[in-house]
Amino acid sequence: MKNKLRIGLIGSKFMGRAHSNAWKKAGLFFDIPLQPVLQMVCARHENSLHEFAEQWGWQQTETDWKKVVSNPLVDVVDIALPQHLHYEVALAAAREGKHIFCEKPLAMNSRQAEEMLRVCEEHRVVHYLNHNYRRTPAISLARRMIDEGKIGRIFHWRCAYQQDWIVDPEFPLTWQLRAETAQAGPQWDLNSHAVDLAHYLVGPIATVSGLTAQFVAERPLADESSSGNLQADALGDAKGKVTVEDAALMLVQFENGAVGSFEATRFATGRKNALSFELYGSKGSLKFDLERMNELSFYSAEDPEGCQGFRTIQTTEASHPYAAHWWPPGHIIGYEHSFVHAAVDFVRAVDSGTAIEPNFASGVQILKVLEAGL
Ligand code: SOE
Repeated sequence: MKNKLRIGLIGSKFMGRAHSNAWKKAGLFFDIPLQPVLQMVCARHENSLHEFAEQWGWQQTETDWKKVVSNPLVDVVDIALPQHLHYEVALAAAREGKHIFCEKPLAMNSRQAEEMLRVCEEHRVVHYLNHNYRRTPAISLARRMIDEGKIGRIFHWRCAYQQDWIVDPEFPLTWQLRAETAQAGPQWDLNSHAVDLAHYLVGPIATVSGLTAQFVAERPLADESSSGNLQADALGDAKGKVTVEDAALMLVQFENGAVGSFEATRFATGRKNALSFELYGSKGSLKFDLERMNELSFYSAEDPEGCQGFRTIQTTEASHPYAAHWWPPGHIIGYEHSFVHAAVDFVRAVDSGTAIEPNFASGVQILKVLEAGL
């Protein structure tokens, strides 16, 4: 029998579901040293919380997050909340000696993030920041190919994260559109992922310039109790001010001399969850598009003349990162699998007492870039 790792999940919306699924699947598909147990889930609304707990198999429910972080039955606090709540919960969890699995973006600002990091280090807990896309087989493979020297010196990074869920001006003023709960718009929500990938694949960013735009200034007030999965109802006819940007673009210079661009928006009509990047180096180039997430495009300048060109690698072979644990070669995987991979790597880090990346130190660096951009 494996030792248990008892999870206390705080949050039961979109990310609460993605994390619940990850904890359930991790030990079924991967041989991990500890067995995650869905010990306790916490959310504000009691009725929907009970339904959620029953559906996903959480053993206990709690409406007060403080009782989760202080509970001796909990080993890991999983923070699946909007970013304005991360700071207080993470500090309390670390002080109770709990390991932390935290949704992105890490915090409202880098000052909060630095303190979260300091307290986690002081209490020697494992801290993980869930930029899940790193753990898709294709992006992990991209990193492996860069490490193997297949791309050479990187000159260019070009990244766009495009969605369209708030194009309708009648979409209500949810927490993601208010500075007091979100801090910023796509700069925090989407460019946080993009900067994490740039740090992972290219390296640290040295200088930043940015441009933002707002397209809709007022929206109907939102009924937050029903919101989840990026859908929400309006409360009535009353409107409130949108206090975050709607589009955020950046030009950056990396410490290694490469240059890059970022484009993040939730106003790209027709683009649902399109995260794409291109990376150009002295020996080769890579292209990725989340809407075709099992594929990685690779151009090698070392291929024989006459048959050079971008090739599409379907990252579903046993030799590709994470892939052997799922299905036979060629059988594709999806969005939720990246969360399972994060849970697996997190469990291993807790068991071995080693750090996992990205972590709160990565979060500090990401937030500094995002702040500079704004
Ligand atoms: C909304 O824009 C969102 O849910 C992000 O918050 C997630 O991090 C991203 O993975 C999908 O889109």
